[in-house]
Amino acid sequence: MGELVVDKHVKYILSVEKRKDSFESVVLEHLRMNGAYWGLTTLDLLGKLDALDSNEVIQWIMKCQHESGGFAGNIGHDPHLLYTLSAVQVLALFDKLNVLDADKVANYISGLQNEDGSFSGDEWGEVDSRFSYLAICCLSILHRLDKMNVEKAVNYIASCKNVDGGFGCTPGGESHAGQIFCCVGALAITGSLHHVDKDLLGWWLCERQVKSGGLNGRPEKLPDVCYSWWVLSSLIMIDRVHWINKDKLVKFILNCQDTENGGISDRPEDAVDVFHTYFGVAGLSLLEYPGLKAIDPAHALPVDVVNRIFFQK
Ligand code: GRG
Ligand code: ZN
Repeated sequence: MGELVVDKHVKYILSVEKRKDSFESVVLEHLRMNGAYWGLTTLDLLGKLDALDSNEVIQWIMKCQHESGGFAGNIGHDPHLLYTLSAVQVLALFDKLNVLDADKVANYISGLQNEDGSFSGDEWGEVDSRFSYLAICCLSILHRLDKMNVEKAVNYIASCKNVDGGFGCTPGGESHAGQIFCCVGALAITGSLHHVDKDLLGWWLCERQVKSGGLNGRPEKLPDVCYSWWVLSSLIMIDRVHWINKDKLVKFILNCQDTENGGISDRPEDAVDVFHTYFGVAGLSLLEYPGLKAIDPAHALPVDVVNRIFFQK
């Protein structure tokens, strides 16, 4: 088994950032804000955030802000909670939260809370426990959790809990590791983890590890590097990470690297992309792989960035 090819991954991310007219960039145009978060957080975990011109990125981010206060995936697109959290996270990486009118962003977010405590992702109204996480994480980073009804938000998330200990996208929705990350993360940030049955959920989550060492997102599904984030971060937040075989998972992630051109894929031999490169590196960071910055499992930002936000106001 090889090692993490840090320099190759840095090169890969910088090249994707530059190739704005590549196939991947065109297809993902509306998601560019998320791409910026995935790529830049990976660079920071690898200790190479300074390889990029931060002023250029910050100027572009601010051009994606809508008059409502929310952020879009790219200039001229519509705002959504998905892009608003990514924008705030990237500004936090660069220690530039001060360029924001935090109350304006917070008003956009709290305006999306519904009577039952749930959140819509944007003005069109789709409801999903993912959006509860996005709202809670973002308001937490902005020190504006008091702008929403936290008690109702927590009760809604608790209503998405299933008899297997997991969480779905709405009440009654099937448990899925991605949704579990969102619900556990939101409960962790609001100090409400007592709503989780840690042993029951820990059991469901550790059963996601398959023979190859990789993790899947639901029973009977294929393993995928992104679940190294969704499953592992949840296990850490509920103190049950020792229930999986960490060495085998490290090997699975390293096997998904393109050791020639950099980047990480969803499973061995597939094509690499920025999304799975981020989840592979973030997963290795959670596994305490040497040489990587530590990442906070709830806020999905490097621990030093989170400490700067909460302890050095
Ligand atoms: C800040 C890290 C971070 C996230 C923001 C958007 C979001 C919050 C979370 C998304 C959670 C989620 C639902 C992730 C799942 C993504 C995924 C791989 C879905 C695929 O599901 P299936 O069922 O594929 O199509 P499987 O793997 O089950 O075959
Ligand atoms: Zn995936």
